[in-house]
Order: sequence, then C-alpha cells, then structure tokens
Amino acid sequence: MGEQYGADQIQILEGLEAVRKRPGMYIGSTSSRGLHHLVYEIVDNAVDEALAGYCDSIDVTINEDNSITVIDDGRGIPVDIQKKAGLPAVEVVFTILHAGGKFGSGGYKVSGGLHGVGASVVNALSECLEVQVYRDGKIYQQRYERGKVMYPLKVVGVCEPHEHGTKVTFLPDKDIFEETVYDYDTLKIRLRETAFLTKNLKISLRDNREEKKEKIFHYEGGIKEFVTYLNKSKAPLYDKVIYCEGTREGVYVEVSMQHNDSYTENIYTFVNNINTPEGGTHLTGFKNALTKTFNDYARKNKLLKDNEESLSGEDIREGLTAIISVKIEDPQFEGQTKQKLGNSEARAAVDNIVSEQLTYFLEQNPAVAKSMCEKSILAQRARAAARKARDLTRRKSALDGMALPGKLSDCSDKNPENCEIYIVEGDSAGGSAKTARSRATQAILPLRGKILNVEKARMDKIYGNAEIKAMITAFGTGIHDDFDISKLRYHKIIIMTDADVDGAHISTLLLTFLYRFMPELIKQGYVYLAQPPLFKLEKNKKIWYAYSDEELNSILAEVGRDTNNKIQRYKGLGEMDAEQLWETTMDPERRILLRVTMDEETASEVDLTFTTLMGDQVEPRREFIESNAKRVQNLDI
Ligand code: 28G
Repeated sequence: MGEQYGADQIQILEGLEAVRKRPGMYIGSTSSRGLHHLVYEIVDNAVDEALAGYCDSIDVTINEDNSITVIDDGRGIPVDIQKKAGLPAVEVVFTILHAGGKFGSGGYKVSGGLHGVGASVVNALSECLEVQVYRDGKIYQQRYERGKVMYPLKVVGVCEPHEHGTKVTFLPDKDIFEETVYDYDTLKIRLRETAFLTKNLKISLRDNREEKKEKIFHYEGGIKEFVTYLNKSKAPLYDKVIYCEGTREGVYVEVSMQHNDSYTENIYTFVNNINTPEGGTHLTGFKNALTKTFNDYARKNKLLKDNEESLSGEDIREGLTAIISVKIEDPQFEGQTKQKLGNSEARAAVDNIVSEQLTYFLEQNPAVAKSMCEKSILAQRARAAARKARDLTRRKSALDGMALPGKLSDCSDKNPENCEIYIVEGDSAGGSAKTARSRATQAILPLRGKILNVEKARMDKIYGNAEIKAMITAFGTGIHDDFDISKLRYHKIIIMTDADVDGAHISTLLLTFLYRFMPELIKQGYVYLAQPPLFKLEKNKKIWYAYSDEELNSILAEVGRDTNNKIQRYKGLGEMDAEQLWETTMDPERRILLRVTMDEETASEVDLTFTTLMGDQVEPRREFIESNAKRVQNLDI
C-alpha cells in the first residue's frame, strides 16, 4: 500500500443513471437494509484511510432530517485534476461508477461494504450529497443532487495548514428507498464491529434527532476485546484471550480466542472487515491449526495418554469464542451468496501463524492448556453419549414408522405450503387452540411446563428431552447432519405464548432452540410469533381488541372513555375461549403474525442476544433487557 498511484488509475465504467435504474444491483435492496448500507459504504472509505495509516477518528451523525454526516481525519480525498477524466479526483470518486484504485495492483481499496462499490453509488441514490475536503490549508466543497454536479469544486474557506480530512453529508432519496428513517441501534452494532476490527480507530455515533444519543467505540485491543465483549455474559474458562497475529504471503492474519463454560462454538470470520458468514479458507486454516496443535501439545505433555483417542476439532471448539480476521489484496468470494473466502493462500497463512503462535502460547500457559484439555475430554464423552441417545431415537422412530408425537393434533392437508403448526404453551391453551383451529391446515402442538434451556444443556440431555423430541418429529426435518429442509411438514411454525413476561421467556427459549439447532428455519423465514391481544373492550354489545397500550388508547379516543366500557386485560391465552382465540390470534384473515428474522451480517450480535437472555449471569441480562426493552418485545433478533 506504500506505492504511489495517481488519478489515472481509476477505471471509468458506467454512468450513475444505471445505479438509479437498478439500485438493488448495487446495494442489495432498497429496504431499510439498503438504506443502512449507504452509511457503511461511506464509512468504509474512511476505514480504508485508517487502514492505510492516515486516519485515527471517524464521526458519524444522524441528523434531524435523517441525513447522515461522516467526518474523518484522513488525508482528505485528493482535489488535483485527474488526467484521464480531466476532473478533480474527488469529483471522480463521487460521480464515476467503480471509481477507486483497482484491487490487486497496488490499489487502495481494502475494506468494503457488501458490494464494495463506494461513494458514487451513495451519491447516485441521494437527494443531495455534499463533500468537503480539508487539505493544504483550504476547504474545498462540491454538491450533487441525485448524482448530478451542482457546481464545480470550489474553495469555500481556509483551515489550519495541518488540518486534513473529509466530510460527507448525504440525504437518501425518498424516491428510491422504501424506508428513509435510520435506526440508531443498527448503525451502532455495525460501527462497534468495525471499531473492534480496526484496533485503535475511534468511531463515534451521534443521533441528533428527538432522542439524542451518542456512543464512542475505541478498542486498543481490537479483536482481543471483541472476544471479551462476546464472552461478557458467559463464564470464561481462563482469564487470558489468546491472540495470534502475522503476515504470510501478503495475507495479514489476526486471530483471537477464549473458551467459556458453554457448549456452543462461536467463530466469526472476516475478510477486509467484511463478515464471511459461510467461512472459507481462513476458517479451514484455523480449524486445522487448532486441532493439530492442541492434540500435539496434549500428547507431548501426557494430558492424553497413548491409548486414548485424539480429540476431535468439534470437541476442542466446544465453548470456544473466536474471531478470525484476514486482510488480503484480492479476495475471491465463492459459494451461492458469495460470502465464502476462496483464496488458498489464506488457508496456509492462518494455519501457519496459528500453529506457531498457539504452540508457543500453550507452552507458556500450561494451566490454560490443562483446562482446555479437561473441557475437551468432557465434550468427547458427552458427544459419545449423545450419539448413543440420538441413534436410539433414530432407531425407535424407524420402528414406529416415524410416529408423530401423541400430543400433536395434526392438520389434514399434507401439502407443507398450506400447513401451519402452532406451538402452544400449556395444555389448557392447547385445548382452546385445538377447538379453535382450522383443522385442514392448522396443527397444534401443546408443550407442557418449562422448556429446556438449550444454552445450558449438553447434547445428550437435549436429545432426551420430551418437548424437544416432539418438536423435532413434528417438523419432520431432523437436526444437525440429518437436517433436511425439504422434509419440513409446515411452512409456518408459529409460537403462541401468553402476552406477558413468562410468555416472552418461553418464546425466547423456543427461539433459542430453533436458532441453535435449526437455524435454516429462521433464515428462510418459516418461524413466526403469534400476537394475542392485550385488551378486550366491550361497549353496547360491540367488541374491540387492542394489541398494545397505544392501540387501546386510540380505540378509547374513538368510542369514548366512559364507565360503560368494560375493559378486560388478558393475562394469558387461557382467558380467551376458543372463538375469541380464533378471532384474535389464529384466523389467517384477521390475526397478526410477526415473522422472526435475523441479520446475518451482524450474527455476533444475535448470538449475544441469546446468550445474554439465556445465560447464567443475571447482571448482563438485566442490563440487556433494560437497554433493549423494545427489541426484546418485538423479538426482532
Ligand atoms: C468522510 C467520509 C468518507 C477518504 C481518502 C483519501 C485518499 C483517497 C479517500 O484517495 C484514491 C487516489 C488519487 C484519486 C489517497 C488521499 C492518497 C493520498 C487519499 C472518505 C483516487 C482515493 N491522499 N479519504 N480517498 N484516489 N475518506 N471518508 O471517503 O486519485 S476517501
């Protein structure tokens, strides 16, 4: 990155009109997601400047009108005339598609949003965008509207000779985006992640709308602190976070990891700060190195006896939280969604660096090595027991010809597309639901009592649990290696619980199970939450139902607030008779269903949500619930 490169390195490809015609091609979608991508594209350019070593601080502001301002203290985008285009470089950056140094040839772009297309796309999709460059004692400015230049780049003032940086303000185009209101929490999660991945970079986020808020993310430890953050609601197995860093064959590698006492494996991988949910060569290199290094160490130090079986990778990774971050000049993405790293040099680089540095770490920290080994051996035994339990269930179901659970009242239609299954808490609510349902397409599975918390149980116990077995057989998909989504018997899995704290808790337990064991069901949008009403209002023989306090108030405002109203507050599903349950919660024509979704780009946050809600530690949970009350209520994971 030390190479000099001039303005003519920029490739001029197509006009911004193409972007406005087919915005989805460039930013994925014009939904809320695309709206937020605009911010990431601009911030990523500033992050590149930080990675190049010239920028320490990035400030992001949501302005009152939902426009966004980003300021960095980098060198400032060059303003000299670029030969090829005959325009100032900054104008090229904002008006010519695919502008920016080319990848792989001493180029500039290292980080990058989902599509890595940059500033010109944001400009094309903004009602207006204004850029200011602080450089050489002058402040330069240019304004664009829907990508069109409003005036040539001009000097609008002077600054201190040592001041430098770039400031960009843009207002997303309401003609393009379905949603134009920014969500503070969405930006917060992503910017925090970016700060973790770029150690020493300070990123601030400020909300200047009604509810003023501000956050500063600045992590000297980078991904080391990321692991501490992810493990904050779990009990770490040892104090240290293991950290490996180095460069091989042009691949810069950083890995941090720490075990906790849970049973889940949590590894997040990044390439040039972009999340790679499907992993790839960097992940493979890491797994190889960890398994081999750890077994070698355990044998050499007699933690594993000669006659004992080697530990499997899975056993060693039980309860492991890890971040793998590589920076590479020419990343190749593979797989259906292009989210899987393909470069083979990344595999070798990660494998090498982790093997070497982890060997050293284990030798220096025998107590840590010992506790890791003890946990892995327990995992190995539990896995053997689980295999037995699973084989047993498999064999049993083969014998009864895959008998459906006795408690299930199945629907008669056999086409999964038409079918729904209601998972209902408690037998009495299950009874009403059974009477209320539309037999042809709605199946009812009542669950009794407390649902097992899968965050706190090992496999063998989970497979032995009656409620969980009932769900698995009813869905028809199997789990883990046997999981086959084409065998799903219902295209809507609807969780129906009381509209109170206990109900929310049970919903969360069920979602945790689905998220850990059948994440595809959530990813593909098959999971829903029923929304029973909170209030019933009766007046002059007419009935209204309200699903929130606000709705109750607006109904009251309409019908009048007098003593003749008999407002009833529903405490549970059980207080409704079958007819009421049908009218309010189950009738496809009238009910409200919340589809459960998850944003894979911030998967680490989803995991944290579940472990915080379901884990042992009370303090982080209370903090979380207090600060996310709205999110938890919507269960928008
Ligand atoms: C505030 C919001 C977003 C940026 C820079 C700095 C340079 C740069 C950006 O160059 C490639 C190379 C020259 C045109 C590079 C400055 C070298 C020397 C830069 C940002 C294309 C882009 N001096 N800071 N781009 N150039 N910050 N923040 O976008 O020919 S983008």
